[in-house]
Amino acid sequence: MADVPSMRELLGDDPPQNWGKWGSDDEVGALNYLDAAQVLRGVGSVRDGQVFTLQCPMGHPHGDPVFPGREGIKREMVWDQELFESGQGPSFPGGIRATDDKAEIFLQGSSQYDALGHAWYDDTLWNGRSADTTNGGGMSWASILPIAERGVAGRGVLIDMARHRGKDWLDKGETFTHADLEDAAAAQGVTIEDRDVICIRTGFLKYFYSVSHEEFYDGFVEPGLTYSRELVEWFQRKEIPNLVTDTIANEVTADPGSGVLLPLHASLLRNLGVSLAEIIWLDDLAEACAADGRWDFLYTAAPLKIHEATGSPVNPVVIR
Ligand code: UVW
Repeated sequence: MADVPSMRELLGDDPPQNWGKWGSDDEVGALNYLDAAQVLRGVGSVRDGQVFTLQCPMGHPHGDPVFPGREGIKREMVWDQELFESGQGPSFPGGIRATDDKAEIFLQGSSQYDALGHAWYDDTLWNGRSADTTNGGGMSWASILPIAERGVAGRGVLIDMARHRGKDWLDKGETFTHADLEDAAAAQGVTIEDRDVICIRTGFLKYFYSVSHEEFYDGFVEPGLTYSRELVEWFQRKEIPNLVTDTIANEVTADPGSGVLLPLHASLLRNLGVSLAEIIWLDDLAEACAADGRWDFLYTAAPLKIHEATGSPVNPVVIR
């Protein structure tokens, strides 16, 4: 730890930043790029009417992929037939019966969107607001609610890094850059256009469901994009609204050069306002794209409207 620089030391005193670009009260950041023209551009990439839902199931028998320290959903039945048979269930006029259940969940313990205020450094969140806004039992600034109210719709493009590298899944800690994304896109025959929702498949969720938890979490380090100033400038220049991946944290867990944890959360989410969608199941979509060689589609997503929450489960829908 002693040798690891601070986030400010890694990113510099003058990092690429979009604060103020959409006004000082803005809480949805780069999603502002997804105006009506972008939605229609996404609609324009629909050809066959195929629909894909991208959420990983919550409460999967194998367990749920979560960042260390979090837990998957804990769900329990409140009403079931046994309860009614025992006479302890509610009695409704006419005798109708129903199931009911409740759950304890980490809102970031499954396929999810991060609120823009979810991660920060130097005591300051997206758009320059104080990290004190996270105190008092909820996020009074840049919670998931404004993103949920807005929704996400635009042209999505899938970059299959695992397929590009000839692997079922990338290795632990394996990295790639924006230049690698462009190379993979060229090999797939697609262009990453300005304002695209970038979806990246690493195969790492498939790896999660294929091996034991001991193996998956041993020396936990996910594969993913690595921080560089050039990469952040590329996201800013291309006006990328949303990064979507099949990993738990959307970037290589620790920056290989410095050891700093999650510097893209700092530079993309906090500084540029790029929305992050994590733990997103891209394998079925990738199969369909590989089968007919079309890697773009209409991407849509709506996190849940949870007041003052740091993130929300989501089931993105893709139409191609
Ligand atoms: C952390 O907050 C550690 O990760 P994520 O953004 O993946 O939820």
